[in-house]
Amino acid sequence: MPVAFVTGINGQDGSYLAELLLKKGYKVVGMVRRSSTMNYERIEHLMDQITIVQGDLHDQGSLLGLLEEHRPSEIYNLAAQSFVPTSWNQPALTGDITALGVTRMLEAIRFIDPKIRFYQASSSEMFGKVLEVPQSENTPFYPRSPYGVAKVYGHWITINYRESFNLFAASGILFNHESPRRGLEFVTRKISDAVARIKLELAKELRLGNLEAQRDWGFAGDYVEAMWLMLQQAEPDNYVIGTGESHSVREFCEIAFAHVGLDYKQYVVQDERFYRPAEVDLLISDPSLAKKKLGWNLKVDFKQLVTMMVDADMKRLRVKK
Ligand code: NAP
Ligand code: G4F
Repeated sequence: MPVAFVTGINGQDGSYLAELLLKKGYKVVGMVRRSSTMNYERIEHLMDQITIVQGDLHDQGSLLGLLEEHRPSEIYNLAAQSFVPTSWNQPALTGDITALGVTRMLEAIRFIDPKIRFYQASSSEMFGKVLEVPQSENTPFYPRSPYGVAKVYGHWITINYRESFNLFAASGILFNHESPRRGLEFVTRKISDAVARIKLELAKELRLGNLEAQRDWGFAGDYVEAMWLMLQQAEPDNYVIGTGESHSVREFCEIAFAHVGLDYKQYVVQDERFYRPAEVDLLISDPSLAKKKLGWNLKVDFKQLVTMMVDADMKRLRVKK
């Protein structure tokens, strides 16, 4: 039975990836950091099938010890401080986890077993103030937040260890991907949750920042398949994963509210507090390499994603109500 080691297993992507790896017959070892409360909501349904271990990307010793003990053949490094606004308030912490944490994991691989295949969760935030439209593996980076800067470091250290030490280290440059398991502070989930609250008369308005920002939004369940495919290739590489379509926050609101028979213009209030010191205005992917080399394809389109998220929040909040 192959062993896969997943950091950030209790995050959005970790939960979908764990489901996929279990279906494919892996033993899944998931790393979580120590917390005074359990934070396993997204993986509750998998707890009897996966092995949960404690470790932290801040702590080199914990990574060395866990790899020595569990001897994985594949590592998916999904853990990060992943919320962009927090990266301006906690820039050094973001760099320590999201950038240097990657080096710590690569060092652990180098010392314990250089044959381990490594996936790094890189991000379209690296393209930031985009220098080319659409963005591919060859588009230069121009990050616009401490988070984006940290992800550029993580991407390049992955390539550097591939070239310096011959590690099988792949970097997936994933565009925004969402789901009913998305954290509530990210804009898509903030919208789907608010739509359900307003419809169920639990809230009266939704306060948002920049409605004109455009993102290439896909479904997280589709994207974890691409992560796995990257580690099954003969050679490691970098791959852009996205839908090739871009939509504004405003469009997301329009579809989400309309799905429950409401007009977003009556409920959405623009609020300065949610604007960013530097914005990423437009992201749109060119995923042709992944389609050609990995044979990767989407199953869920934009409208299906929005309505899936609203339906899930309606269901959850109806029960709560
Ligand atoms: P997420 O839901 O925020 O999950 C992040 C995970 O990292 C959580 O499990 C978190 O644990 C863990 N973590 C944070 N700091 C840690 C530390 N010091 N040591 C160990 N674990 C730590 O993020 P996601 O949406 O699943 O994204 C997964 C990865 O893909 C992230 O690296 C993200 O930056 C990257 N990415 C995401 C997207 C996207 O659109 N979702 C796009 C491109 C790239 P706690 O629960 O304890 O906080
Ligand atoms: O949902 P967001 O917070 O996601 P963002 O900043 O694009 O980052 C996400 O995707 C990245 C991939 O490109 C990941 F690497 C990263 O980890 C994360 O998963 O914001 C999306 C857009 C922004 O332009 C923001 O200004 O929505 C705009 N927005 C408008 N009002 C808002 C709000 N964002 C948030 N979070 N909250 C608002 O009220």
